[in-house]
Amino acid sequence: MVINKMAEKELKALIFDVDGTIADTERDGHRVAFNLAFDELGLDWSWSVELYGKLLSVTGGKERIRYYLECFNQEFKKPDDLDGFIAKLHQLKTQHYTDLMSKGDIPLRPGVERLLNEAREQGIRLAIATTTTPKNVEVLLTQLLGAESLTWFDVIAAGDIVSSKKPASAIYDYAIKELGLDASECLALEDSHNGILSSMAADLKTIVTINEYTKDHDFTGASLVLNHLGEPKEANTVISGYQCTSNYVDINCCREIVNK
Ligand code: XBP
Ligand code: MG
Repeated sequence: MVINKMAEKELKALIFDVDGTIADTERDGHRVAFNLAFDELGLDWSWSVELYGKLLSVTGGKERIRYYLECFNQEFKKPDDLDGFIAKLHQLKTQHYTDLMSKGDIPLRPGVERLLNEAREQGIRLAIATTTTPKNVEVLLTQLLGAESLTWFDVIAAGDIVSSKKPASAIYDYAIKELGLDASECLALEDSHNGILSSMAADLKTIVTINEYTKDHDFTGASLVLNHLGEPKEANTVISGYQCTSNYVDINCCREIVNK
């Protein structure tokens, strides 16, 4: 008798989003940095917590500023060199953001450090696929996990390294290609609708950990949606999707998801 057993897929890499997934950086990090940059250039713009939630529908800081001008501040008299103006504003914002992050006031989300360590112990490779500026990732990882943590990631795919930001698949496609793996051997960790559109378009199974800004997003197609990754002593809450054996996300859970 021939037993037709499906071949096990081997989990070889975890690909992490950064903003909202590794740390809750949007409201008290990026938003505040944008406002400081506006002040510095003498602009009377102010992005409230609520408005910023709407602006988050567009990923990328420069793209977000442009979206704000198009949809929320049409009265603003645009300079002739709008691209240059936005680039300068965004450079200032990045400086403020990295200064803020250097203070270390925004912590890692539950379970992130543990899962990174477990992956490294078990020979699972690590990568990052994010829309944010590379310098922001460098400062965040250095501040929260130590400078050495930058070497834990075989690929840090960030910002303008690809021409189309999330929800396009480009940043995940790039990370997978640089890892030299097949999408079926990788698992993505995300926090937002645009994030899963991007990861799923790259054929990645995806775990979502929601946050205040993303809790009402549409996560159709995600393998698992949770409040956070959880810890052995801080169980997570499953919102939808696959129920792992453990009540926190560990490497076994990641393996189960890649194989389901
Ligand atoms: C993150 C972003 C980024 C940050 C700002 O999205 O959209 O634009 O908000 O970073 P994701 P920059 O988590 O889906 O990658 O200002 O450096 O672009
Ligand atoms: Mg995100």
